[in-house]
Amino acid sequence: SIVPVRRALISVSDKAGLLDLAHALVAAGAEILSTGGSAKAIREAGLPVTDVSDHTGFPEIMDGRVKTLVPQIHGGILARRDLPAHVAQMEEHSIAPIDLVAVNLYPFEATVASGAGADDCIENIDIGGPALIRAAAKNHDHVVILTDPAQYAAIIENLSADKGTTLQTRRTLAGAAYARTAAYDAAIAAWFAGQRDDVLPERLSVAGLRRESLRYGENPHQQAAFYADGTTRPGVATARQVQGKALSYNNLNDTDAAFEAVAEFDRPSVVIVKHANPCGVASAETLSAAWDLALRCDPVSAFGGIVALNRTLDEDAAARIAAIFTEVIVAPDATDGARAVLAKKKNLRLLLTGALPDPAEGGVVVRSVAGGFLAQTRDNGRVAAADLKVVTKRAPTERELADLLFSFRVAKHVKSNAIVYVRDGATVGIGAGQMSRVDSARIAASKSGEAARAAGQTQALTHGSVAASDAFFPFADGLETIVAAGATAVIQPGGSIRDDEVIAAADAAGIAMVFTGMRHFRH
Ligand code: 93A
Repeated sequence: SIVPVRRALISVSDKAGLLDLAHALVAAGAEILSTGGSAKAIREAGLPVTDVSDHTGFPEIMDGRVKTLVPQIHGGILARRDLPAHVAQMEEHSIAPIDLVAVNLYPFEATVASGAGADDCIENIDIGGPALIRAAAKNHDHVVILTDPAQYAAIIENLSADKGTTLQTRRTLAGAAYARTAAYDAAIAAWFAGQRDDVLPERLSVAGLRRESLRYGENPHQQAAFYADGTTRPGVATARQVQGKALSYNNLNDTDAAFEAVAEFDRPSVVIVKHANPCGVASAETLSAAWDLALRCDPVSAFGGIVALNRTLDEDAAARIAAIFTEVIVAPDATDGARAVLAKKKNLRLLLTGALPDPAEGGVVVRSVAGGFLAQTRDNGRVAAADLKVVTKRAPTERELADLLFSFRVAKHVKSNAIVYVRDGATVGIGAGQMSRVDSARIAASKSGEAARAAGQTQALTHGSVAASDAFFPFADGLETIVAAGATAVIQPGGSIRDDEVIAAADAAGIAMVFTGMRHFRH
Protein backbone atom coordinates (compact mmCIF):
# COMPACT_ATOMS: atom_id res chain seq x y z
CA SER A 1 0.00 0.00 0.00
CA ILE A 2 2.96 2.35 -0.49
CA VAL A 3 1.79 5.14 -2.79
CA PRO A 4 4.51 7.06 -4.60
CA VAL A 5 4.11 10.74 -5.28
CA ARG A 6 4.31 11.62 -8.94
CA ARG A 7 2.46 14.88 -8.68
CA ALA A 8 1.92 17.14 -5.66
CA LEU A 9 -0.22 20.21 -5.08
CA ILE A 10 1.10 22.82 -2.68
CA SER A 11 -1.02 25.77 -1.60
CA VAL A 12 0.00 27.20 1.74
CA SER A 13 -0.55 30.47 3.55
CA ASP A 14 1.98 29.58 6.25
CA LYS A 15 5.13 29.09 4.18
CA ALA A 16 7.10 27.50 7.08
CA GLY A 17 8.89 24.32 5.96
CA LEU A 18 7.62 24.82 2.43
CA LEU A 19 11.03 24.66 0.76
CA ASP A 20 12.12 21.54 2.68
CA LEU A 21 8.98 19.80 1.44
CA ALA A 22 9.46 21.06 -2.10
CA HIS A 23 13.10 19.90 -2.16
CA ALA A 24 12.09 16.41 -1.01
CA LEU A 25 9.32 16.22 -3.63
CA VAL A 26 11.67 17.27 -6.43
CA ALA A 27 14.26 14.78 -5.21
CA ALA A 28 11.56 12.08 -5.31
CA GLY A 29 10.89 12.98 -8.95
CA ALA A 30 7.48 14.55 -8.33
CA GLU A 31 6.03 17.40 -10.34
CA ILE A 32 4.89 20.27 -8.10
CA LEU A 33 1.73 22.23 -8.88
CA SER A 34 1.26 25.35 -6.83
CA THR A 35 -0.84 28.50 -6.36
CA GLY A 36 0.32 32.13 -6.67
CA GLY A 37 2.31 32.95 -3.54
CA SER A 38 3.40 29.40 -2.83
CA ALA A 39 4.58 28.89 -6.43
CA LYS A 40 6.51 32.14 -6.26
CA ALA A 41 8.37 31.04 -3.12
CA ILE A 42 9.26 27.66 -4.65
CA ARG A 43 10.38 29.22 -7.91
CA GLU A 44 12.51 31.81 -6.14
CA ALA A 45 14.29 28.95 -4.38
CA GLY A 46 15.30 27.70 -7.83
CA LEU A 47 13.04 24.64 -7.80
CA PRO A 48 10.84 23.58 -10.73
CA VAL A 49 7.16 24.31 -10.20
CA THR A 50 4.04 24.52 -12.39
CA ASP A 51 1.46 27.19 -11.67
CA VAL A 52 -1.96 25.68 -11.10
CA SER A 53 -3.32 28.10 -13.69
CA ASP A 54 -0.87 26.78 -16.30
CA HIS A 55 -1.77 23.22 -15.40
CA THR A 56 -5.51 23.82 -15.74
CA GLY A 57 -5.46 26.43 -18.48
CA PHE A 58 -7.73 28.52 -16.27
CA PRO A 59 -6.41 31.66 -14.53
CA GLU A 60 -6.73 32.50 -10.85
CA ILE A 61 -9.69 34.86 -10.73
CA MET A 62 -11.57 37.15 -8.35
CA ASP A 63 -8.52 38.15 -6.28
CA GLY A 64 -7.67 34.49 -5.72
CA ARG A 65 -11.12 33.52 -4.51
CA VAL A 66 -11.17 30.96 -7.30
CA LYS A 67 -7.79 29.40 -7.91
CA THR A 68 -8.01 25.67 -7.27
CA LEU A 69 -11.80 25.25 -7.49
CA VAL A 70 -11.62 23.58 -10.89
CA PRO A 71 -12.33 19.99 -12.09
CA GLN A 72 -8.75 19.39 -13.26
CA ILE A 73 -7.59 19.83 -9.67
CA HIS A 74 -10.47 18.22 -7.78
CA GLY A 75 -10.77 15.40 -10.32
CA GLY A 76 -7.04 14.75 -9.99
CA ILE A 77 -7.42 14.48 -6.22
CA LEU A 78 -10.73 12.61 -6.00
CA ALA A 79 -10.34 10.05 -8.79
CA ARG A 80 -10.23 6.45 -7.61
CA ARG A 81 -7.19 4.94 -9.27
CA ASP A 82 -8.66 1.45 -8.71
CA LEU A 83 -11.81 2.12 -10.77
CA PRO A 84 -11.34 1.85 -14.56
CA ALA A 85 -14.25 4.26 -15.12
CA HIS A 86 -12.54 6.95 -13.04
CA VAL A 87 -9.25 6.38 -14.80
CA ALA A 88 -10.99 6.56 -18.18
CA GLN A 89 -12.69 9.81 -17.22
CA MET A 90 -9.38 11.30 -16.12
CA GLU A 91 -8.03 10.50 -19.57
CA GLU A 92 -11.14 11.75 -21.34
CA HIS A 93 -10.97 15.13 -19.58
CA SER A 94 -7.16 15.40 -19.46
CA ILE A 95 -7.09 15.23 -15.69
CA ALA A 96 -3.72 14.30 -14.20
CA PRO A 97 -3.69 12.44 -10.85
CA ILE A 98 -2.48 14.34 -7.77
CA ASP A 99 -0.99 12.12 -5.07
CA LEU A 100 0.00 14.58 -2.36
CA VAL A 101 -1.78 17.73 -1.24
CA ALA A 102 -0.13 20.20 1.14
CA VAL A 103 -2.49 22.96 2.19
CA ASN A 104 -2.72 25.24 5.14
CA LEU A 105 -5.54 27.71 5.28
CA TYR A 106 -5.95 31.46 5.10
CA PRO A 107 -5.17 32.63 8.66
CA PHE A 108 -8.76 33.28 9.69
CA GLU A 109 -8.18 32.80 13.42
CA ALA A 110 -5.09 35.01 13.43
CA THR A 111 -6.91 37.69 11.47
CA VAL A 112 -9.75 37.75 14.00
CA ALA A 113 -7.27 37.78 16.89
CA SER A 114 -5.49 40.79 15.39
CA GLY A 115 -8.70 42.80 15.78
CA ALA A 116 -9.20 43.17 12.04
CA GLY A 117 -12.50 44.48 10.68
CA ALA A 118 -15.31 42.32 9.40
CA ASP A 119 -14.38 42.66 5.73
CA ASP A 120 -10.85 41.51 6.43
CA CYS A 121 -12.07 38.55 8.47
CA ILE A 122 -14.48 37.48 5.76
CA GLU A 123 -11.85 37.74 3.05
CA ASN A 124 -9.75 35.39 5.20
CA ILE A 125 -12.37 32.66 5.10
CA ASP A 126 -10.65 30.04 2.95
CA ILE A 127 -12.95 28.20 0.56
CA GLY A 128 -10.65 26.44 -1.88
CA GLY A 129 -8.25 25.27 0.84
CA PRO A 130 -10.81 23.29 2.88
CA ALA A 131 -12.19 21.84 -0.35
CA LEU A 132 -8.72 20.57 -1.29
CA ILE A 133 -8.13 19.23 2.21
CA ARG A 134 -11.46 17.42 2.43
CA ALA A 135 -11.11 15.98 -1.08
CA ALA A 136 -7.60 14.67 -0.47
CA ALA A 137 -8.57 13.29 2.94
CA LYS A 138 -11.59 11.52 1.46
CA ASN A 139 -9.39 9.84 -1.14
CA HIS A 140 -6.67 8.90 1.36
CA ASP A 141 -6.49 5.44 -0.23
CA HIS A 142 -4.54 7.15 -3.00
CA VAL A 143 -3.64 10.62 -1.75
CA VAL A 144 -1.77 11.98 1.24
CA ILE A 145 -2.95 15.22 2.84
CA LEU A 146 -0.70 17.58 4.80
CA THR A 147 -2.36 20.42 6.70
CA ASP A 148 0.39 21.51 9.09
CA PRO A 149 4.12 22.17 8.60
CA ALA A 150 4.73 19.97 11.66
CA GLN A 151 3.64 16.98 9.52
CA TYR A 152 6.21 17.54 6.77
CA ALA A 153 9.30 15.93 8.36
CA ALA A 154 7.80 12.44 8.59
CA ILE A 155 6.62 12.58 4.99
CA ILE A 156 9.97 13.87 3.75
CA GLU A 157 11.50 10.83 5.48
CA ASN A 158 8.92 8.48 3.85
CA LEU A 159 9.60 9.95 0.41
CA SER A 160 13.34 9.25 0.56
CA ALA A 161 13.37 6.04 2.64
CA ASP A 162 10.16 4.32 1.46
CA LYS A 163 9.60 6.00 -1.93
CA GLY A 164 6.05 6.84 -0.87
CA THR A 165 3.48 6.91 1.92
CA THR A 166 1.73 4.06 3.75
CA LEU A 167 -2.02 3.68 4.11
CA GLN A 168 -1.62 3.90 7.87
CA THR A 169 0.06 7.34 7.56
CA ARG A 170 -2.45 8.58 5.01
CA ARG A 171 -5.37 7.57 7.25
CA THR A 172 -3.92 9.28 10.28
CA LEU A 173 -3.31 12.43 8.28
CA ALA A 174 -6.82 12.28 6.80
CA GLY A 175 -8.31 12.24 10.29
CA ALA A 176 -6.12 15.18 11.28
CA ALA A 177 -7.24 16.98 8.11
CA TYR A 178 -10.94 16.77 8.98
CA ALA A 179 -10.18 17.82 12.53
CA ARG A 180 -8.48 20.87 11.08
CA THR A 181 -11.32 21.87 8.72
CA ALA A 182 -13.86 21.23 11.51
CA ALA A 183 -11.92 23.51 13.88
CA TYR A 184 -11.58 26.09 11.13
CA ASP A 185 -15.33 26.18 10.46
CA ALA A 186 -16.02 26.24 14.21
CA ALA A 187 -13.85 29.35 14.50
CA ILE A 188 -15.76 30.98 11.66
CA ALA A 189 -19.13 30.07 13.20
CA ALA A 190 -18.00 31.47 16.56
CA TRP A 191 -16.96 34.69 14.91
CA PHE A 192 -20.35 35.08 13.26
CA ALA A 193 -22.07 34.47 16.58
CA GLY A 194 -19.83 37.06 18.20
CA GLN A 195 -20.63 39.55 15.47
CA ARG A 196 -24.31 39.34 16.31
CA ASP A 197 -23.90 39.78 20.05
CA ASP A 198 -21.20 42.38 19.86
CA VAL A 199 -23.19 44.86 17.82
CA LEU A 200 -24.41 46.32 21.08
CA PRO A 201 -22.34 44.56 23.76
CA GLU A 202 -22.73 44.86 27.50
CA ARG A 203 -19.86 47.31 27.66
CA LEU A 204 -19.65 49.90 24.92
CA SER A 205 -17.03 52.61 24.95
CA VAL A 206 -16.83 55.26 22.30
CA ALA A 207 -13.21 55.78 21.33
CA GLY A 208 -11.60 58.19 18.92
CA LEU A 209 -8.46 60.08 18.17
CA ARG A 210 -8.70 63.86 18.09
CA ARG A 211 -8.29 64.68 14.44
CA GLU A 212 -8.55 68.39 14.87
CA SER A 213 -9.61 70.99 17.36
CA LEU A 214 -12.47 73.09 16.02
CA ARG A 215 -12.76 76.81 16.53
CA TYR A 216 -15.97 76.31 18.48
CA GLY A 217 -18.98 74.05 18.70
CA GLU A 218 -22.53 74.60 17.55
CA ASN A 219 -22.18 78.07 19.07
CA PRO A 220 -19.12 80.25 19.71
CA HIS A 221 -19.26 79.83 23.49
CA GLN A 222 -18.91 76.03 23.13
CA GLN A 223 -15.61 74.20 22.68
CA ALA A 224 -15.40 71.43 20.09
CA ALA A 225 -13.12 68.90 18.45
CA PHE A 226 -13.47 66.31 15.70
CA TYR A 227 -12.59 62.73 16.67
CA ALA A 228 -11.97 59.97 14.15
CA ASP A 229 -12.74 56.41 15.16
CA GLY A 230 -10.57 54.73 12.54
CA THR A 231 -13.42 54.07 10.14
CA THR A 232 -12.65 53.55 6.48
CA ARG A 233 -16.17 54.59 5.46
CA PRO A 234 -15.86 57.30 2.81
CA GLY A 235 -17.12 60.54 4.33
CA VAL A 236 -16.17 63.54 6.44
CA ALA A 237 -13.62 61.69 8.57
CA THR A 238 -11.66 60.27 5.66
CA ALA A 239 -12.15 63.07 3.09
CA ARG A 240 -9.35 65.23 1.76
CA GLN A 241 -9.95 68.98 1.95
CA VAL A 242 -8.68 70.44 -1.29
CA GLN A 243 -9.34 74.11 -0.58
CA GLY A 244 -11.20 76.60 1.56
CA LYS A 245 -11.42 77.73 5.17
CA ALA A 246 -11.23 75.31 8.08
CA LEU A 247 -14.44 73.34 8.55
CA SER A 248 -16.63 74.25 11.50
CA TYR A 249 -18.52 71.91 13.78
CA ASN A 250 -21.78 72.66 11.96
CA ASN A 251 -20.10 72.26 8.56
CA LEU A 252 -18.91 68.79 9.49
CA ASN A 253 -22.29 67.76 10.82
CA ASP A 254 -24.10 69.09 7.74
CA THR A 255 -21.56 67.65 5.31
CA ASP A 256 -22.00 64.26 6.88
CA ALA A 257 -25.78 64.47 6.50
CA ALA A 258 -25.52 65.62 2.88
CA PHE A 259 -23.00 63.01 1.80
CA GLU A 260 -24.79 60.11 3.48
CA ALA A 261 -27.99 61.21 1.72
CA VAL A 262 -26.53 61.62 -1.77
CA ALA A 263 -24.94 58.16 -1.57
CA GLU A 264 -28.47 56.69 -1.57
CA PHE A 265 -29.02 57.44 -5.24
CA ASP A 266 -27.78 55.65 -8.34
CA ARG A 267 -28.19 58.35 -11.00
CA PRO A 268 -26.12 61.56 -10.94
CA SER A 269 -27.53 63.35 -7.90
CA VAL A 270 -27.22 66.46 -5.79
CA VAL A 271 -28.26 67.04 -2.19
CA ILE A 272 -28.28 70.54 -0.70
CA VAL A 273 -28.32 70.58 3.10
CA LYS A 274 -29.07 73.33 5.58
CA HIS A 275 -28.96 72.68 9.33
CA ALA A 276 -28.63 68.94 8.77
CA ASN A 277 -31.79 68.79 6.64
CA PRO A 278 -31.96 68.48 2.87
CA CYS A 279 -33.57 71.55 1.25
CA GLY A 280 -33.21 70.20 -2.28
CA VAL A 281 -32.49 66.73 -3.67
CA ALA A 282 -32.50 65.71 -7.32
CA SER A 283 -31.36 62.97 -9.66
CA ALA A 284 -30.93 63.66 -13.38
CA GLU A 285 -28.89 62.84 -16.46
CA THR A 286 -26.07 65.13 -15.40
CA LEU A 287 -24.89 66.75 -12.18
CA SER A 288 -25.65 70.16 -13.68
CA ALA A 289 -29.26 69.21 -14.39
CA ALA A 290 -29.57 67.66 -10.93
CA TRP A 291 -28.16 70.82 -9.34
CA ASP A 292 -30.65 73.07 -11.16
CA LEU A 293 -33.53 70.90 -9.99
CA ALA A 294 -32.26 70.60 -6.40
CA LEU A 295 -31.82 74.38 -6.21
CA ARG A 296 -35.32 75.00 -7.59
CA CYS A 297 -36.86 73.20 -4.60
CA ASP A 298 -35.94 75.90 -2.09
CA PRO A 299 -33.53 78.51 -3.45
CA VAL A 300 -33.88 80.70 -0.36
CA SER A 301 -32.72 77.97 2.01
CA ALA A 302 -30.00 76.78 -0.37
CA PHE A 303 -28.09 80.04 0.22
CA GLY A 304 -25.04 79.16 2.35
CA GLY A 305 -25.76 75.47 2.03
CA ILE A 306 -23.71 72.31 1.90
CA VAL A 307 -23.74 70.58 -1.47
CA ALA A 308 -23.08 66.86 -1.87
CA LEU A 309 -22.71 65.05 -5.19
CA ASN A 310 -22.44 61.35 -5.99
CA ARG A 311 -20.25 61.68 -9.08
CA THR A 312 -16.98 63.33 -9.98
CA LEU A 313 -17.71 67.04 -9.94
CA ASP A 314 -17.33 68.47 -13.45
CA GLU A 315 -16.57 72.01 -14.52
CA ASP A 316 -20.08 72.96 -15.58
CA ALA A 317 -21.69 71.76 -12.35
CA ALA A 318 -18.93 73.45 -10.33
CA ALA A 319 -19.59 76.77 -12.08
CA ARG A 320 -23.33 76.56 -11.43
CA ILE A 321 -22.86 75.70 -7.76
CA ALA A 322 -20.23 78.41 -7.28
CA ALA A 323 -22.68 80.97 -8.66
CA ILE A 324 -24.51 81.03 -5.34
CA PHE A 325 -22.98 81.29 -1.87
CA THR A 326 -22.08 77.76 -0.80
CA GLU A 327 -20.24 76.73 2.37
CA VAL A 328 -19.02 73.24 1.44
CA ILE A 329 -18.97 71.00 -1.61
CA VAL A 330 -18.37 67.30 -1.02
CA ALA A 331 -17.97 64.75 -3.82
CA PRO A 332 -16.06 61.56 -4.53
CA ASP A 333 -13.75 63.49 -6.85
CA ALA A 334 -13.49 66.62 -9.01
CA THR A 335 -12.08 67.23 -12.48
CA ASP A 336 -9.20 69.67 -12.98
CA GLY A 337 -11.66 72.04 -14.66
CA ALA A 338 -13.99 71.94 -11.65
CA ARG A 339 -11.09 72.53 -9.27
CA ALA A 340 -9.94 75.52 -11.29
CA VAL A 341 -13.44 77.06 -11.17
CA LEU A 342 -13.73 76.58 -7.41
CA ALA A 343 -10.18 77.79 -6.71
CA LYS A 344 -11.43 81.32 -7.40
CA LYS A 345 -13.71 81.05 -4.35
CA LYS A 346 -11.04 81.09 -1.68
CA ASN A 347 -13.35 80.40 1.28
CA LEU A 348 -15.41 77.65 -0.32
CA ARG A 349 -14.43 74.31 1.12
CA LEU A 350 -14.04 71.42 -1.31
CA LEU A 351 -13.93 67.94 0.20
CA LEU A 352 -13.08 64.87 -1.87
CA THR A 353 -13.85 61.47 -0.43
CA GLY A 354 -12.48 59.16 -3.13
CA ALA A 355 -15.61 56.99 -3.02
CA LEU A 356 -19.20 56.81 -1.84
CA PRO A 357 -20.29 55.16 1.41
CA ASP A 358 -22.47 52.06 1.18
CA PRO A 359 -25.96 53.02 2.44
CA ALA A 360 -26.70 49.35 3.20
CA GLU A 361 -23.68 48.99 5.47
CA GLY A 362 -24.32 48.14 9.12
CA GLY A 363 -22.68 49.77 12.11
CA VAL A 364 -23.57 51.50 15.34
CA VAL A 365 -24.42 55.16 15.83
CA VAL A 366 -24.42 56.90 19.20
CA ARG A 367 -25.84 60.07 20.67
CA SER A 368 -25.26 61.43 24.12
CA VAL A 369 -27.99 62.06 26.67
CA ALA A 370 -27.62 63.20 30.28
CA GLY A 371 -25.77 60.45 32.10
CA GLY A 372 -24.83 58.30 29.14
CA PHE A 373 -25.42 57.72 25.51
CA LEU A 374 -27.89 55.93 23.29
CA ALA A 375 -26.61 53.44 20.74
CA GLN A 376 -28.45 51.91 17.83
CA THR A 377 -27.57 50.23 14.55
CA ARG A 378 -27.43 52.58 11.57
CA ASP A 379 -30.66 53.13 9.67
CA ASN A 380 -29.46 51.11 6.69
CA GLY A 381 -32.99 50.11 5.70
CA ARG A 382 -33.79 50.63 2.03
CA VAL A 383 -37.22 50.19 0.59
CA ALA A 384 -37.48 48.72 -2.93
CA ALA A 385 -40.45 48.38 -5.28
CA ALA A 386 -40.96 44.75 -4.26
CA ASP A 387 -41.48 45.82 -0.61
CA LEU A 388 -44.42 48.07 -1.42
CA LYS A 389 -48.05 47.19 -0.76
CA VAL A 390 -50.67 49.09 -2.75
CA VAL A 391 -53.54 49.88 -0.33
CA THR A 392 -55.75 52.10 -2.51
CA LYS A 393 -58.13 51.31 -5.37
CA ARG A 394 -55.71 52.99 -7.72
CA ALA A 395 -52.14 51.66 -8.03
CA PRO A 396 -49.35 54.15 -8.74
CA THR A 397 -48.28 54.59 -12.35
CA GLU A 398 -44.72 53.69 -13.26
CA ARG A 399 -43.68 57.33 -13.14
CA GLU A 400 -45.33 57.82 -9.76
CA LEU A 401 -43.69 54.65 -8.47
CA ALA A 402 -40.20 55.85 -9.33
CA ASP A 403 -40.86 59.18 -7.62
CA LEU A 404 -42.42 57.48 -4.60
CA LEU A 405 -39.32 55.40 -4.00
CA PHE A 406 -37.13 58.46 -4.48
CA SER A 407 -39.21 60.54 -2.07
CA PHE A 408 -39.14 57.89 0.64
CA ARG A 409 -35.37 57.63 0.33
CA VAL A 410 -35.11 61.39 0.75
CA ALA A 411 -37.50 61.29 3.72
CA LYS A 412 -35.09 58.89 5.45
CA HIS A 413 -32.60 61.78 5.61
CA VAL A 414 -35.05 64.46 6.74
CA LYS A 415 -35.66 65.15 10.43
CA SER A 416 -39.04 63.92 11.64
CA ASN A 417 -41.79 64.66 11.08
CA ALA A 418 -40.77 64.49 7.44
CA ILE A 419 -43.00 65.11 4.44
CA VAL A 420 -41.29 65.15 1.06
CA TYR A 421 -42.95 66.08 -2.24
CA VAL A 422 -41.20 64.85 -5.38
CA ARG A 423 -41.76 65.30 -9.07
CA ASP A 424 -39.68 63.73 -11.85
CA GLY A 425 -36.76 62.74 -9.65
CA ALA A 426 -36.51 66.04 -7.80
CA THR A 427 -37.90 67.27 -4.51
CA VAL A 428 -40.40 70.11 -4.90
CA GLY A 429 -41.22 70.58 -1.21
CA ILE A 430 -39.60 69.35 2.00
CA GLY A 431 -41.24 69.69 5.41
CA ALA A 432 -38.79 68.87 8.19
CA GLY A 433 -38.57 68.67 11.93
CA GLN A 434 -42.11 69.68 12.81
CA MET A 435 -43.84 68.38 15.90
CA SER A 436 -46.96 67.59 13.87
CA ARG A 437 -47.13 65.77 10.57
CA VAL A 438 -49.84 68.11 9.26
CA ASP A 439 -47.54 71.07 9.82
CA SER A 440 -44.75 69.34 7.89
CA ALA A 441 -47.15 68.67 5.01
CA ARG A 442 -48.36 72.30 5.02
CA ILE A 443 -44.93 73.86 5.32
CA ALA A 444 -43.54 71.73 2.50
CA ALA A 445 -46.44 72.69 0.24
CA SER A 446 -46.23 76.38 1.04
CA LYS A 447 -42.47 76.42 0.47
CA SER A 448 -43.14 74.79 -2.87
CA GLY A 449 -45.59 77.58 -3.68
CA GLU A 450 -42.94 80.17 -2.87
CA ALA A 451 -40.41 78.36 -5.01
CA ALA A 452 -42.85 78.28 -7.91
CA ARG A 453 -43.54 82.01 -7.61
CA ALA A 454 -39.80 82.67 -7.48
CA ALA A 455 -39.47 80.63 -10.68
CA GLY A 456 -42.28 82.68 -12.27
CA GLN A 457 -44.72 79.78 -12.31
CA THR A 458 -48.34 80.14 -11.32
CA GLN A 459 -48.96 76.61 -10.17
CA ALA A 460 -47.26 75.16 -7.09
CA LEU A 461 -44.66 72.54 -7.98
CA THR A 462 -46.43 70.07 -5.70
CA HIS A 463 -49.22 69.95 -8.29
CA GLY A 464 -48.94 66.50 -9.89
CA SER A 465 -46.21 65.46 -7.46
CA VAL A 466 -46.02 62.45 -5.16
CA ALA A 467 -45.36 62.63 -1.43
CA ALA A 468 -43.54 60.59 1.19
CA SER A 469 -44.18 60.50 4.90
CA ASP A 470 -41.39 59.08 7.10
CA ALA A 471 -43.95 57.55 9.49
CA PHE A 472 -47.62 56.64 9.36
CA PHE A 473 -50.43 59.21 9.39
CA PRO A 474 -52.13 59.06 12.81
CA PHE A 475 -55.18 60.79 11.30
CA ALA A 476 -56.46 61.51 7.81
CA ASP A 477 -55.71 65.26 8.11
CA GLY A 478 -52.06 64.93 7.07
CA LEU A 479 -53.04 63.01 3.98
CA GLU A 480 -55.77 65.53 3.16
CA THR A 481 -53.20 68.32 3.33
CA ILE A 482 -51.07 66.44 0.82
CA VAL A 483 -54.06 65.89 -1.47
CA ALA A 484 -54.87 69.59 -1.24
CA ALA A 485 -51.33 70.38 -2.33
CA GLY A 486 -52.02 68.48 -5.55
CA ALA A 487 -50.09 65.25 -4.95
CA THR A 488 -51.39 62.22 -6.83
CA ALA A 489 -49.66 59.41 -4.91
CA VAL A 490 -48.36 58.84 -1.39
CA ILE A 491 -45.80 56.51 0.18
CA GLN A 492 -45.79 55.87 3.92
CA PRO A 493 -45.02 53.01 6.31
CA GLY A 494 -48.64 52.28 7.32
CA GLY A 495 -49.44 50.67 10.65
CA SER A 496 -51.68 53.29 12.28
CA ILE A 497 -54.84 52.12 14.04
CA ARG A 498 -56.59 54.60 11.74
CA ASP A 499 -55.04 53.27 8.52
CA ASP A 500 -58.58 52.55 7.29
CA GLU A 501 -59.60 56.20 7.59
CA VAL A 502 -56.41 57.31 5.84
CA ILE A 503 -56.91 54.80 3.02
CA ALA A 504 -60.56 55.87 2.66
CA ALA A 505 -59.45 59.51 2.37
CA ALA A 506 -56.94 58.54 -0.31
CA ASP A 507 -59.56 56.58 -2.24
CA ALA A 508 -62.04 59.44 -1.93
CA ALA A 509 -59.44 61.73 -3.50
CA GLY A 510 -58.61 59.16 -6.20
CA ILE A 511 -54.93 59.08 -5.36
CA ALA A 512 -52.68 56.03 -5.14
CA MET A 513 -51.08 55.04 -1.85
CA VAL A 514 -48.45 52.43 -0.99
CA PHE A 515 -47.25 51.12 2.38
CA THR A 516 -43.56 50.39 2.94
CA GLY A 517 -43.81 48.55 6.24
CA MET A 518 -40.63 50.39 7.23
CA ARG A 519 -40.39 53.64 9.16
CA HIS A 520 -37.59 56.19 8.83
CA PHE A 521 -37.78 58.33 11.95
CA ARG A 522 -34.79 60.62 12.28
CA HIS A 523 -34.66 62.84 15.32
O1 93A B 1 -9.79 31.93 -1.93
S1 93A B 1 -9.81 30.51 -1.84
O2 93A B 1 -10.85 30.04 -1.01
N1 93A B 1 -10.04 29.86 -3.30
C1 93A B 1 -9.28 28.90 -3.84
O3 93A B 1 -9.63 28.42 -4.94
C2 93A B 1 -8.09 28.48 -3.15
N2 93A B 1 -7.17 27.58 -3.47
C3 93A B 1 -6.24 27.59 -2.49
N3 93A B 1 -8.39 30.02 -1.29
C4 93A B 1 -7.71 29.05 -1.92
N4 93A B 1 -6.53 28.51 -1.56
C5 93A B 1 -5.74 28.92 -0.40
O4 93A B 1 -4.76 29.83 -0.87
C6 93A B 1 -4.97 27.86 0.31
O5 93A B 1 -5.72 27.21 1.33
C7 93A B 1 -3.81 28.62 0.92
O6 93A B 1 -4.09 29.05 2.22
C8 93A B 1 -3.67 29.84 0.04
C9 93A B 1 -2.36 29.81 -0.70
O7 93A B 1 -2.31 30.82 -1.64
P1 93A B 1 -0.93 31.28 -2.29
O8 93A B 1 -0.21 30.06 -2.77
O9 93A B 1 -1.32 32.20 -3.38
O10 93A B 1 -0.14 31.98 -1.22
